[in-house]
Parts: sequence; C-alpha cells; structure tokens
Amino acid sequence: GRKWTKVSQLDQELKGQAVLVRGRVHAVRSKGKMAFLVVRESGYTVQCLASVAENVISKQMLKFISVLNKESIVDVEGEVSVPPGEIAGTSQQVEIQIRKVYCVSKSLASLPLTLEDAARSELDFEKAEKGGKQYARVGQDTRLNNRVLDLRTPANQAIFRVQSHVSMFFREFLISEDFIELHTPKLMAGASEGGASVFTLDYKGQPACLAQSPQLHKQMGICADFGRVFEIGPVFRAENSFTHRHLCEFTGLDLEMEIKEHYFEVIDLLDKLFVYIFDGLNEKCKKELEAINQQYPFEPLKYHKETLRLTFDEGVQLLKEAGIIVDPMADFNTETEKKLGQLVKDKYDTDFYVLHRYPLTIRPFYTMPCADDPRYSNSFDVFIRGEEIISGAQRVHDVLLLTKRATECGIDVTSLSAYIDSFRYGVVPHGGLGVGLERVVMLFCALGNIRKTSLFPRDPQRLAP
Ligand code: ATP
Ligand code: AMO
Repeated sequence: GRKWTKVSQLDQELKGQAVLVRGRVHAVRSKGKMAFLVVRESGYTVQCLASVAENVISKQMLKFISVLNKESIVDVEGEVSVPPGEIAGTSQQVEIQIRKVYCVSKSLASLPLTLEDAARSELDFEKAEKGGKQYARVGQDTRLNNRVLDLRTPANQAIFRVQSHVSMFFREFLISEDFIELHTPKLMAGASEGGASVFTLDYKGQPACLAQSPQLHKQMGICADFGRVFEIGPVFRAENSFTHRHLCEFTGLDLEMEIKEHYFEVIDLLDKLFVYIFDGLNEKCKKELEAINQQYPFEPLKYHKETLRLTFDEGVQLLKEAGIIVDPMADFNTETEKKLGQLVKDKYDTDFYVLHRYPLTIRPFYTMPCADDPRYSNSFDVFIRGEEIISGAQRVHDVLLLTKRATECGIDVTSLSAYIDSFRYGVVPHGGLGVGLERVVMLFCALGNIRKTSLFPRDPQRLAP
C-alpha cells in the first residue's frame, strides 16, 4: 500500500517531502492561476495550493479542483512547504503544493447546513453583529434532521469523544473494583420500573415491553451470586413531555453490588467512581473540552475529592432558609432542584453532590425503607449543577416486604413473579444505581440540552434519522 499521512501529522519536519493525505474538502477558492483547497481530516485542516504557473499541474486539474464540492472526500498528493509567516484559518502550519487531486466520493453541491454555520458560537454571532454582518443560525431541527453533517463539527466530534471516555472510565473503574459486566435483556414480559412510561410491543403474540432500566435483571444477577455487576446499555422510556433532559431512549450506566451494612457503601463507591471519571476527563480530554468550550463556553465542573452528602431533609431546610417552602415529603420539581443546586454551590462551593434519605413514597417499590423511620428510604439521587444524573438505593431483599411494597405502589405482582421468586432462594443485601450517560456529558459541559449529547436522539417527536 501507499504511505498515507494524517493531516494532524503535517508539520515543518516534513518540509520538502512528498505526502499523500485523504480528507474532506473544507473550503475551495480559486484566483486566476491559483486554487486554494483546505482539506479537513478528524478536525484538523491544511491548506493545499495548486498553481498552473509553475507547470506542476494542468489547467484541467486546476479547474477540477476549483469546482470540487465542499465535504467531498479527496486524496491529495503533493509536497509539504513552509510559507513565511503564520497561516490563518487552518490548524496546520504548513501547506501542501498540490501535484494531483483525486475525488474519492463526491458530496452534493448544496448542503442543508454548512459546517462553518453549524460550528458558530455565540461569540461569533456577537462579533459579526458588531461588524455589521449577520449570520443565520442553524436551528436544532435542521441539525438533527441532518445529523450526519452536524456531527462533523469540532464541538460535536469532541462531545462524542468525551462521551466515549465517560463510559470507558466507568467500565475501567468498576472492573478494577471487581465488578463484572453483564448484558440483561431489553425485551421484557412486564415493566421494569412500573409507571406509565413504558413502550409496549407484540412479542410473537404475547404482550411485551422494552426495558425501562436493567433494574430487575441486575438485581437477579446479585441473586445469582455475581456479587458486583454493571451494565452499559439502552434504556427505553415512553416519556410524554418534551423537555431539555428527557429522551425516549438513552444509555444507562447501571451497577448493582452486595452491601454489608449500609447504603453508604454504594455512595462511597460512586464517590470514587465519579471523581475518577471527572479527573479522567479533565486529564485525558483537554483538547475535546477546549473544542466544546469554543462553541459552547462553560464553567468547568466544580467537585471535590470527597463528594458532599446532604439528606433530603437538609435540602428542604436549605430551601427554607432561602425562603422557598416545599412539601418535605414530596419530590422537588425541576425548578426547585435547580434552585437547590445554586444554594449548594453558594454554600459548599460544589456543582456535584448527593442527596440521600428520600421520603419512601416518592421512590420506586424496590427501595429499602429506613430501619429507623420507614417514612424515609435508603436511597439517593446525585446532581450536577442542580440536575439529576443518578438515582440509586439499597433494595428490599425480603420477599414479603417486596410484595407488600409493590402492591402499595399499585404494581401487579404477578408481572414481577420471576423477579420476586429469585429472592426466595436467599440473596445478599444489595444496592445500586443508574446513571444517564447523555445527562452526565450534558451537565459536565453545561450544554443545556440532552439532544446535543445523544448521537441520534429519540424524543417524543423524533424517531429519525
Ligand atoms: P427519574 O427518572 O429518576 O425520576 P428524572 O430526572 O426524570 O429522573 P423525575 O423524578 O422523573 O426525574 O422528575 C423529577 C422532577 O422533574 C419532577 O418532579 C418533575 O417536576 C420534573 N419532570 C420529570 N419528568 C418531567 C417531564 N416529562 N416533563 C416535565 N417535567 C418533568
Ligand atoms: P431513574 O429512573 O432515576 O432510575 O434513571 C436513572 C438515571 O437515568 C437518567 N434518566 C434519563 N436520561 C435521559 N432521558 C430520560 N428520559 C431519563 N430518565 C432517566 C437520569 C437518571 O438519574 N432503576 C433506577 C436506578 C437504580 O436505582 O439503580 C432507575 O432507572 O440520569
């Protein structure tokens, strides 16, 4: 095979050498006997020059280059040169003197959105306005309808690299803590979480559901003596309303583990796990975070080596001190949660914290009531910037109590019989949690909308592309 050079590898050390690169036509300009072709590969760009004057290329080749459609895939053969002075507008500080250009795959001439438009930041809009110019904004529907193009922007490339790192760090940390990765079924005979937000389907004549979480089967993994289990997989929720943080399909990072004495053992683990993830992102994804920041500026996440833990009641008190009176036995609404996030930030200087000991009635049926006061539960939620990223709890492992709680929650226990039966052969006390991957990335980077961190989002109004 021929030797290929990546655009990112093009530097002054290659001066005078012949290179072969493949990338997209990022921009083309022609001017008399010259053509300027900017080639982009994995977010890196290089300017390539074609000049008829020096007789290296033909007039036909010059014409061919100057009419290349943006986003087409091209192979460029040429020689690396170092122009005097700085090169503006490209990432690489060298140029390629073109010998030949091949078009490997042609893009349509008219694009539903251009990458320059899609990559603009608020700052770019402000600057343009001051300069008397006005750019059209690329709306979210245009982006999502043409997601493949939209995903090519530097910020989007970075978002999904960050997302990949979050799941990698999650897996890496848990494996090192003796967890095993399992894959639970997504086709279910009954709902996993109860409630209305379940997708139903026909399973060869039998009514079935898409899993709303791996809850039941990850616990059954504990019943089967796996001790510490995790899963990274799809989660389906038939959400009705259209919000900035709910999807109908998202990626769940779930874990379940034996606990010896207290649900704090799960919180201790998540504390270390998330410090590992955040440290890892800050260390290994510097370039990506910078690229996201360029388009969507955000304050870095403030967190500490030891995560703040407040009880739900302490949360209620904090709100009360700020003049916000809430029902101490009901869940906070989105606005109150956000407000509490601000109060916590002001008082404790952290964007990341745990609220635990929730009232039992607002938690799912499988949640363990507190031994000292059964109006409360051994449960917790975790927040970033006042928005939930994790729910978790110790689970009820006693069959009688589990049946009672399910019934109290209005759930038909026959639909749960396989789950409940698995507790009849003895099970260690256990607890666990579920994380929304898209929410972690959205909130770590303060992106404001979960559609930005979902590759091809599924929401109540969108099932394609
Ligand atoms: P979880 O699934 O763990 O509950 P969540 O972030 O969806 O995660 P909920 O407990 O459903 O949180 O809801 C928390 C608060 O968010 C609710 O009290 C409600 O005010 C608000 N909320 C939840 N779902 C919606 C929705 N679909 N539309 C508008 N607000 C919602
Ligand atoms: P819960 O329902 O809170 O808990 O879900 C866990 C986490 O998943 C994320 N999440 C969502 N993300 C995007 N779109 C949605 N519609 C959506 N709904 C939830 C949130 C949430 O914190 N079985 C329990 C977990 C457990 O106890 O182990 C559960 O599913 O980040």
